[in-house]
Amino acid sequence: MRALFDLPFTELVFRAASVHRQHFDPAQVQVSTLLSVKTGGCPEDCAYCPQAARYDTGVQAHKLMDTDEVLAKARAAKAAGASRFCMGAAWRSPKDRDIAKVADMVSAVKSLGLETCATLGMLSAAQAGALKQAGLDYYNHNLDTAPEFYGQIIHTREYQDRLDTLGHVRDAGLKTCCGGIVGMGESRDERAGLLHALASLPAHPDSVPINRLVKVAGTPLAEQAELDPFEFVRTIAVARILMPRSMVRLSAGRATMSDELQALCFLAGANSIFLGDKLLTTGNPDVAADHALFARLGLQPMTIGCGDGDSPCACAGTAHADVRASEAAALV
Ligand code: SAM
Ligand code: DTB
Ligand code: SF4
Repeated sequence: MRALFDLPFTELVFRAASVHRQHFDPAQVQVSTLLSVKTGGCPEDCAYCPQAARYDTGVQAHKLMDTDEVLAKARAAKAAGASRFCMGAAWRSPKDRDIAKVADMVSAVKSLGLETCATLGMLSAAQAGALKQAGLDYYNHNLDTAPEFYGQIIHTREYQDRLDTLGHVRDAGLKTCCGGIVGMGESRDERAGLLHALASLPAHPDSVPINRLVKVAGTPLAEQAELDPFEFVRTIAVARILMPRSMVRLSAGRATMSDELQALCFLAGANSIFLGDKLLTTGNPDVAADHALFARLGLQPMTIGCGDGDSPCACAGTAHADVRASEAAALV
């Protein structure tokens, strides 16, 4: 694992690009949009997070949104080209009455023909089951960093708590979205440790978000030194090689990346992004800029499913050619 990270950069990217092509059409990128349905006021102490109540970050707390408001945002996301809508809440863990409300949102968003994802903190087995019943497709719950670095970032939740929630999510039949953040001051060994932990889960996550730390004033990591961009690309490449069939998401941090750096990430095997001017509380590239980037790079948004139960479509260009072409046309 560490040996992969240590390869000459071009050799590592070449290997990752080769693995990518064995399992996916490299011109296809899955597109999701995020919405913070409950913002701020979180009791946890995650050192990177603008939504932790204990840090003065200027994030305005907002109670759980109404389903109608969420639906309007989901419609707009679909019109902009997203195939999945991810609802995030700044909770340590939701209460059962919260789950009932989120279940209502999930069903409504699903009825628009979008895939659904939620990230709500720790879940019990029963809560995961209720979300599955409501039509939830994916649950995002990150390991965030290597077990050996975790104690420097979060003190209010154990690594094992995260593994337990991921177990409940898998057992409920939900697809898992699980990744982490790089650029928090961890070493290369610790970046390798995060990827090793992800690839050692009982099943590889269906989706692996690789976030580059968004430095937010007021958080303990506000002044963190910038990670070498090539090191970020290496992380994407090693993730692609270790989890060849997973969707690797170029997640937070794109707002401060050049188009060239993002292109390198796609070359290294990233095949999904968040589209929309905002992530949860921080900025993301303008939708128009992302449409232009897709057009310049000849990338196409991935469609939902290919009829064989595989979702998102991993048919490597053998199905939906017409749909993809028309969607690509709509993007430019
Ligand atoms: N509160 C829930 C939880 O933590 O499980 C769900 C929402 S939380 C904001 C989702 C993920 O966003 C975190 O696990 C973290 O990986 C990512 N995240 C939060 N703040 C970030 C930042 N400043 N930079 C990069 N990623 C961040
Ligand atoms: C993930 O791994 N990254 C997304 C999503 N899962 C929920 C969130 C990024 C949040 C960045 C900070 C913010 O906008 O608040
Ligand atoms: Fe709360 Fe999630 Fe932010 Fe941690 S990452 S402080 S749990 S909202």
